Parts: sequence; structure tokens; C-alpha cells
Amino acid sequence: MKTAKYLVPDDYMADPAVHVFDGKLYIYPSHDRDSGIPENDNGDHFDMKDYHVFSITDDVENGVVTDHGIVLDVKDIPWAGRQLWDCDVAHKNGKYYMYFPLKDKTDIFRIGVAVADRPEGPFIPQPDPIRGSYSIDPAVWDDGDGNFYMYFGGLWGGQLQRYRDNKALENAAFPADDEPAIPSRVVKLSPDMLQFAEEPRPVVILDKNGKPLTAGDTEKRFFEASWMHKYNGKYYFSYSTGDTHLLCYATGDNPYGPFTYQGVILTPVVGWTTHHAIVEFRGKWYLFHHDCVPSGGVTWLRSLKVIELEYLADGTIKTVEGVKKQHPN
Ligand code: FUB
Repeated sequence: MKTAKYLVPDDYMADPAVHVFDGKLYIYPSHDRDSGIPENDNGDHFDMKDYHVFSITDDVENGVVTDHGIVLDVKDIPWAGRQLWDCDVAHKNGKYYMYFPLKDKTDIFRIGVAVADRPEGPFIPQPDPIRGSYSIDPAVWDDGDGNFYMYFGGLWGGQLQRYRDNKALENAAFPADDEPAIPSRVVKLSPDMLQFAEEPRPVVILDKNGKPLTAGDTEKRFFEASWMHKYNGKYYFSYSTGDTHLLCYATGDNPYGPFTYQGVILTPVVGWTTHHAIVEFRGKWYLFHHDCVPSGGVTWLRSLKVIELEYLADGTIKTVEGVKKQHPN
């Protein structure tokens, strides 16, 4: 697959999380809609209300994409305020666990869990969010030894700047440009998959000299959209740089890191956000992502895309060119 392919041309879907369950590929995206809320740095215009699940049985290039319909609706989540953002799903012992960020009734993002018997749902929400959870963009990694790890966090509208050492701050705090960047977080999940098993830890990304990336290094530092995959025994932590619109990656030797910055996976796409999942299916690697080309550049109406991903012999990822655009900010 040399050029990216749109997967759901008739609707706006974004923020793909993708997994292979029972030999089928399942896509768990955000479901964009036009709410009429004006665009701002807080992301209020991303006012999503439900999730759909999609599956592909054959190969990604030619397979039919099946829409399994609405599998979780904000009106069924007891603690809901607003804004269902990027979710992810993990499978353990015959159950499927959907992790989703949602603002509670006080407008604070928490991470909730909903449980299903099948990968295509429906997902039944737990009565309360995960204790001690905060911010957005949960991505759950199955380490294959019975342990599952959640990566999460996002700056600006994702509220990560409001926390330090897992405690809410009185006021949001951004580090100075020469100070270490605000990190994504990683936490092991409890055996029942419904809570954190420990305190979340910072995901430290080092430069090639072993120094943590600084807040001023905006083309490399973490902003949002964590994802984890493993290639040739190495852990690849990937993420969006947010206001510089890049998807980057860093590699390490274990799920907690530290990770060393390696490079750019995807150059800027049309639209403010960029977000992705990397997954192997039938012997090929794929980069699932989104852009705003079909909506004519409307930031909050994004469309799902996929393109084959290539690794070089040394394990580095060949950069994919997004559909270029000058970003106004
Ligand atoms: O979809 C809302 C937010 O936009 C996601 O949570 C971020 O990762 C960005 O894609």
C-alpha cells in the first residue's frame, strides 16, 4: 500500500486505536461531529458523544470495513459531563475492556472503563471512573506476560499541565523552555483491568545524549496521543507533538522506559491534530491515522486513514509524508 487509504468515507472518525483480536482487525476511533461549538485551545469543539467499532476481516488494502454501530453512548455513562475523546480497548480472559477519557460533571477529564463480551461491543460502562485517573488519550499495552500498561495524558485541553506527581495543582503549570518537558504517564493495570495497580509514572524521553527532552523542544517533546508497540524485541513509544503537528517515536527496553527519541513517523497532515495507531496484521505493519482533507480542513471533522509502515534494517521507521499544509498556529 503506497498511498494512504480512507477507511470510513461516509462519516467523520478520528484518533484510531487498532488491535487484532481473534484474527480480525478492530478499529476503535473517536466519532467526530459538528456541535457548533467554536474552536478554542481548550478543544471544546471536539464534543463527541459516542463510539463506533469497525472491523476488517481480510487484508487491509482490499478488505471490507464493517461498521458495528454505536457501542457506547455518553448518555449511558453515569458520571458523564461531556466530550468522549480518544479511547482504546484491551482483551483479557474473554472480556474486552474499553478505556475512554471523558469530562466529569465538574469538567475534569477522567478515564473510564466499559466492559464487553465481544470485541465489537456493546460496552457497558462502570459506575465510576478509574480511581486516581486524570487527563486523556489512554492507550493500553498488553505485554504478553499477564501485565497490561496504560499510557495516557495530553497537554492544553487534555489538562495534563494541571497535575504534578499525580496530584492536582492549584493552577496549571508549564515548565520553562529549558526545563524537562511534561511527560506522558504509564501505569500498570490491576488484575481485574478496572483500576490502576500502582501510582502512574512519568514516561521519560531522552535525547541521543541521554538528557530528558525539554519543554522548548516542541518538535520532539510529548504533547498527546500515546501509543505503544513492539518491534524486534524493542518497545516503541509513539506520540503527537501537538502544536508542531508531528507524530514521533522513541525506543526503550521495557514498558516503563526511559525511551530514546528516534525520529518522525508522520509529517503534518491537514488539520490541527494528528493521532495514530501502529499495528501488525498478516505480516505487514500499518500506520492508522487521520486528517481533515475530506471535510475541507475543518479541524474537528477528521477522517480515518491507513498506510503501510516501513522499517529500515536498523529498526528505524521510514517517515511517512502527511498531506502538507501550512499550519496557521
Ligand atoms: O479527539 C480529541 C483529541 O484530539 C484527542 O484526544 C487528541 O489526541 C487529539 O487527536
